[in-house]
Amino acid sequence: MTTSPPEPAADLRDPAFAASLAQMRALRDELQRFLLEYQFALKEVETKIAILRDEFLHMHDYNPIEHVSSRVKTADSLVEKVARKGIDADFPTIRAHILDVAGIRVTVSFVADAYRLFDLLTAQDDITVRAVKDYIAQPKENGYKSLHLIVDVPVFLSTGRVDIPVEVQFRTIAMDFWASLEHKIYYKFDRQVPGTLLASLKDAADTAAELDARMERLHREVHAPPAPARHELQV
Ligand code: 0O2
Repeated sequence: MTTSPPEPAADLRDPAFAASLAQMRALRDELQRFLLEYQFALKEVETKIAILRDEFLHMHDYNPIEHVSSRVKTADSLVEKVARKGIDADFPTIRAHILDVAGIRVTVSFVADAYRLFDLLTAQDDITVRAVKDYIAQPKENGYKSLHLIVDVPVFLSTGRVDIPVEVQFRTIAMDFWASLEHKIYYKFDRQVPGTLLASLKDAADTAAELDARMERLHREVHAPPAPARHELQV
């Protein structure tokens, strides 16, 4: 029996091979730099959210934020989205068309907190609002709720200023609970979720919304200024 000879190892002295290797390294460095800029923009937004949280605690003895998570898309997920959108795979096109390369999710206690934080963040004069999708006021057909916002954030590099888009999502704990389960189901069924399950999910979204409304009412009752005592009432 004859075995085929092993593939010859690449000749590092071959100028054509060395050139293609250098090209690959340059591309890798460019991608790393591109993603790093989103990492910096995320830090800026995270700091803004943390300042708002700390100030709220200081001024009102109340923290509206339950938790914050953030991520920069992985190279794999970015490539998948470029393919899905059918856009050119160059960095300027990706920056112009894929606006959630950097994403931050702010989970809040109550719906009113989502809007209050939204107002405070968007009022800051170094933030430029690009787009708003209010899925709380107008939930998606499947029941998904969240307040989405794309902002441009300035990042100051050694080479100058760049404005980087960041997606910010505000949602309550109940909305977050629902969305994370729905996300898992969606991928488990490879995006083809059976109709009965879709109906149950929509029902669960309505229940989550009711819970949000009840909890917020309770919170207001507990924190409402006490009614004046009988002897304090003016006649
Ligand atoms: P990941 O992994 O969270 O990043 P786009 O595709 O972003 O150009 P689109 O889809 O109109 O435009 O954006 P939209 O509606 O603002 O949604 C963006 C993100 O919101 C999604 O990001 C999800 O995080 C979340 N989202 C939107 N719709 C749903 C939904 O029905 N269910 C759940 N669970 N999450 C949703 P990615 O990129 O899909 O995923």
